[in-house]
Amino acid sequence: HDIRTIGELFRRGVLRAVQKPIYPSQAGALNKVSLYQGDITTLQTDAIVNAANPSLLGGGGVDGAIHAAAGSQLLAECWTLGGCKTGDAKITGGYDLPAKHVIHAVGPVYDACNTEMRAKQLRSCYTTSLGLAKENGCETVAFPSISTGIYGYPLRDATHIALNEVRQFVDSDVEDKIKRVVFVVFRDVDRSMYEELIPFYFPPV
Ligand code: AR6
Repeated sequence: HDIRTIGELFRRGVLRAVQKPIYPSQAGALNKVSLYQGDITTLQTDAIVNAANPSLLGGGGVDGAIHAAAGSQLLAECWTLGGCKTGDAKITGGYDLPAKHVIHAVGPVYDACNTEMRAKQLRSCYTTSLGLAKENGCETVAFPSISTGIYGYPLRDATHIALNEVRQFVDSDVEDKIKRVVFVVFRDVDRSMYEELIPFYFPPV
């Protein structure tokens, strides 16, 4: 296994090298987010978030990669969950993954006629996932860019939503239960978009 622990990545100079952290945010409460380009299944966080579908029984994209890396026990646990509504999320073990838990969030399939509803559902994926992480004692959580692959959500809008929801959650987390949120980007276009927008939500001081 090619495992990346957050601590190790930081010791090495803040998530650098091949899979480098692109944006270490500097200040205070805002020193809680990182941008990481690479495969989310290699991260040893307390939880990684999956961009799942309502069946929770696997699929393509990051969902396929997570199930492939976690092994068949993950699918077996997912069968017991009875699916999941769009905008909601459910938590499982991580099995063969280096991460302890997988939070399966179901993003909306983009629909230009219902942008308000789709945005609400995407916001809910982030807040519900962070709530589940907190309830389950997960201090470090890694998110893929939910809905922006197969589900077709416009990348810029989805990135604003992801950053805004995480910023609000971190601000409201007065007990400081969530120590780090890692935004995991896969493609260069996603990386560029996060690099462009992160400073608006997590300004370096
Ligand atoms: N690590 C991190 N990010 C990844 C990885 C990976 N290993 N693989 C892909 N991505 P998508 P969606 C990025 O399509 O749009 C599945 O079939 C990818 O580049 O995985 O929410 C599910 O079962 C993109 O930026 O998820 C659903 O049916 C992001 O992950 C449907 O796809 C999300 O792309 C969900 O579609």
